Amino acid sequence: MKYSSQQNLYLTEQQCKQYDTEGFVIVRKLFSKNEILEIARHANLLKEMAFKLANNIDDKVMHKGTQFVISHKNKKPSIDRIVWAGAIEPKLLEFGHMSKITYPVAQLLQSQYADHLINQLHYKLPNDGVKFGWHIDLQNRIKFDTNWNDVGRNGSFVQVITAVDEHNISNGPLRVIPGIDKNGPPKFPYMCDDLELSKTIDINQSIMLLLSPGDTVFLHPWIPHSSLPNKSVIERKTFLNGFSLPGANKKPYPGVGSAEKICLSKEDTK
Ligand SMILES: O=C(O)CCC(=O)C(=O)O
Repeated sequence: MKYSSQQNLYLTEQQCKQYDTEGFVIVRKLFSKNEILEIARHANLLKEMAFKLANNIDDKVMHKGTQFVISHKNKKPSIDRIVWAGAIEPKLLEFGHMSKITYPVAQLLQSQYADHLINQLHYKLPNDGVKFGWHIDLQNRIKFDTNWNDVGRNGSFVQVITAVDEHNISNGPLRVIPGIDKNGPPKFPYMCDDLELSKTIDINQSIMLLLSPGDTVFLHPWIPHSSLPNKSVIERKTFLNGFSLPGANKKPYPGVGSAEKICLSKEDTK
C-alpha cells in the first residue's frame, strides 16, 4: 500500500471489497455530533430560504449560485432537493472536502483528483410526499451529460451520502439492491416504482439502510436505489457529495463553482 501517513482516514481493504462487490459501504459515525449539528444548522438556513423562494408553481430557482428544486404536493410546497448548497453556505463545501470523505473517494476512484459534481441536501419533511424512484447514479450522470464516459472502468463516480437526521424505517430511508455485476450496470426504467423494477430485478433483495446522524454511505454508481416518502414525524435530512473521475463528465452542473476539479488526497491511491 503506497498510502500510509493518513492510514486511519482510509477504508479498510474489506470495506473497499464490499463497495466493489455489494455496491455500498457504510461508515458509522464518520461525522461527529458537533459536525452534524453544524451541517444541520446550514441545512436549516437553506430550508427557510427555500420556502421563502417557493412560488405557487413547481420550479427550479437559481439563487446566489445555489439551485432550489421545489414542487407542490398536497397543495403545499415541498423541497425536492437543494443543489450545490455550498454556493450559499460555503461551510457545506468545506465539509464535502474533508479528508474523511475525499480519502475514501480517492481509494474508490483510484485517483488523486476528482470533479466535485454534487454538494446537495435532501430534506423529506414529515408527510411532504418527497420520494425518489428506483435508479442507478449512472443514469443520473448520463441524463445530465450524454457524453458521460466511464474513463476509469469502475463507474467513475462515487456518491457520498451522510445522514444528518436519523434514517429509520418510517421516514423514508434509502433502499438498495446490493450486488455489482462486473459485466455492466443493470438496465431498468429510470426512476421507476417497485412494480416496474420487479419486472427486471428481484425486489425482495432490497434492504433499507438505517442510519444514525453522522453515518455515511459510499455508493457505487451501478447500485439500484430508491426511497419512499416520509410517513413519520421525524424530518429526514441528508447531505450528499458526489465525485467523478476527471474526464468522465464534460458539463458543468447547476450551481456556481460546481464540477470543480479538486485534489482528493496528497497520496497516490492506485
Ligand atoms: O435521498 C434519497 O433518498 C435518495 C438519494 C438518491 O437517490 C441519490 O443520491 O441518487
